[in-house]
Amino acid sequence: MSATRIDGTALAAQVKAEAAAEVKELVSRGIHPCLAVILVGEDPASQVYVRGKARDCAECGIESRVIRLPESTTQAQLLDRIGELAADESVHGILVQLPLPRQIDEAAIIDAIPPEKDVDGFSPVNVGRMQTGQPCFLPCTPAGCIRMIQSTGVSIDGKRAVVVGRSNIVGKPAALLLLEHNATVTICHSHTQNLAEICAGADILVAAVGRQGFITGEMVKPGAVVIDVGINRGADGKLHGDVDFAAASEKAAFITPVPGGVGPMTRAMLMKNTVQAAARQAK
Ligand code: BQF
Repeated sequence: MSATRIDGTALAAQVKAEAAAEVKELVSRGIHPCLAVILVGEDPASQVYVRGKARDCAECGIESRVIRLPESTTQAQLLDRIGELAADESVHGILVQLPLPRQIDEAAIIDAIPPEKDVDGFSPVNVGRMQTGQPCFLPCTPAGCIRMIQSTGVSIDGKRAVVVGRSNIVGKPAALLLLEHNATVTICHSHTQNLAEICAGADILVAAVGRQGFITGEMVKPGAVVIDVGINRGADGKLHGDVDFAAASEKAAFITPVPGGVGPMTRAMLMKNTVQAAARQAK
């Protein structure tokens, strides 16, 4: 059996088209959605990600402002800059590209973004709201994962979902969203015993480990939906997921590729959050 590939690029185009239509409606009411992206330093991957986000904004009719700050920026300087954007009514979303240089405390920075402009959904208020099922900005990667699973037509309700990885940005919120959709959720991590066995029982397997090929074919249940969040630069210079795609494809019913899977969807969900931020602030 060979799994159906979930095309993240095509699905992202659909989501961005939805966002673009919503932007048009807002613009007709005199609201011009605007996302501010702060990039501190010159990390090559971060620069690529920020350029991609600005391109998505342009595609959706969202204004973007990229604020580039030097690697040597202090925490106080960054907090000042966030304060200005927080007070600027023409800016609806504020995103600080991670990771930040060593001298800056990420938690303190995320804390400084007003929850209503926190389109990454990382601030404590949004995390708390998500945890209790209240309206909030959903973190883009987990929200993208859910949308990709839904695109298969496979219902999440009542299924066994296994999330491998427990980061605050992906693993934990992905597990919470799956739970919200009535899955029975297991979170695995570096200390998990019998990891392969647990994964092999998953109807829905979300891999967010950060290690190329970590999920082997034997760890995939026949007929499973496999969502690969990993983005690893391989020895071949190319991007690879956490899943051994060829082997897993032999077992799964649906599987996301890397590249062209979760990554593009993550970016598309950011556009949705930005539109939502603009709409809410207009009220
Ligand atoms: C693709 C990210 C780790 C740390 C900070 C498309 C992206 C990636 C891959 C992308 C990511 C990862 C982003 C692909 C944004 C996802 O085709 O496979 C898009 O732009 N991402 C980020 O902003 O910060 C990160 C991963």
